[in-house]
Amino acid sequence: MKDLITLEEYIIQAQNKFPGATGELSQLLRDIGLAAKIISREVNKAGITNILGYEGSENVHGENVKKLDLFANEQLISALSRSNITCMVISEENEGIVRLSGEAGKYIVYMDPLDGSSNIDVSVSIGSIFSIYMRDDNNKKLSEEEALKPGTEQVAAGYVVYGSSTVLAYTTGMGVHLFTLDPSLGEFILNDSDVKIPEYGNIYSADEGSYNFWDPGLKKYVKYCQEIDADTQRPYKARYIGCMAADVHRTLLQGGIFMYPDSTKYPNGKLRLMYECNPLSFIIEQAGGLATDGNQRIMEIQPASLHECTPIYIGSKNNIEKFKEFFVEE
Ligand code: P6P
Repeated sequence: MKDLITLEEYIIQAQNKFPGATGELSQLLRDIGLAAKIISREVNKAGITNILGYEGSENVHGENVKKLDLFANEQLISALSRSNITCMVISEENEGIVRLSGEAGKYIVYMDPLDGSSNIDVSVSIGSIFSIYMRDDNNKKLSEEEALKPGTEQVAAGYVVYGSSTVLAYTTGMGVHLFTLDPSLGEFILNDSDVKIPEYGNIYSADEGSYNFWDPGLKKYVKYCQEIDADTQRPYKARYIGCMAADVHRTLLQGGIFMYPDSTKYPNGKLRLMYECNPLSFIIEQAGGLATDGNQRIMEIQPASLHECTPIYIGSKNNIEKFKEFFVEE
């Protein structure tokens, strides 16, 4: 028992290393952890409680919203409203900013409350992703413009994967910490307090069904991954879950590369910069990996709108560098 460290204990221990810490960011992370437990409970019994299926509306991207999307969104917004720490939330499920707690909180939270919704009805991994920024000036009137910050300004980020087990990963810029939910205790238990991504991996991850929509350079790179060469562990394995949080979590632990490129089908890519790519890039960079849009660091992109998309190539340092040899600088 003495070796077990809960998420709450770990957050407090980390906070105590910063004498000037107010405890607000710690409370924010604990609130997200609580919402994750509630979402995990619903995900694990979704088939029984008729929470599967479509709710009937569409989100800002014109995608059909599933009941569990809305449940997760409500739980996270509710959890973030518990304390006057978060002034506004930007969610995949809401077109504009969601103002919280009298707009007094000093943090801004971006989130994809349920990532990979298409997997819900077939019991394949889904996730939640969050990205946290600090306000520049608490006295200014809240605006969307204030939330348009590059990923380098994130103060914390993380994800939850609801899979064969429920895992939570977060970083505050001091390494990546991994926890697994023990349902019998109702606690996230620390797995690893400073996860590092392998420098090289033999797994590539992309929706190859879209191959004919891709740029020539990417096609050449994927053919390189499929060539036979024992010295470089090729052909690589192809793995694609259809949930970015789960694909990136596997990449964090086993190495390799995850790619969602721009294409003739998605000229700016499909994945959202602020609540999918930036938070997962923060995690992967903190673990020693790289994340690029092909031309620049994901986290250096200056956003022009809350829900904009970007191409993304993310993973092990050596895999990303090899990819860039094939990718023609646009
Ligand atoms: P496709 C889920 O909808 C998501 O936003 C990511 O989690 C995932 O990587 C991607 O889209 C899957 O997209 O086009 O393969 O269904």
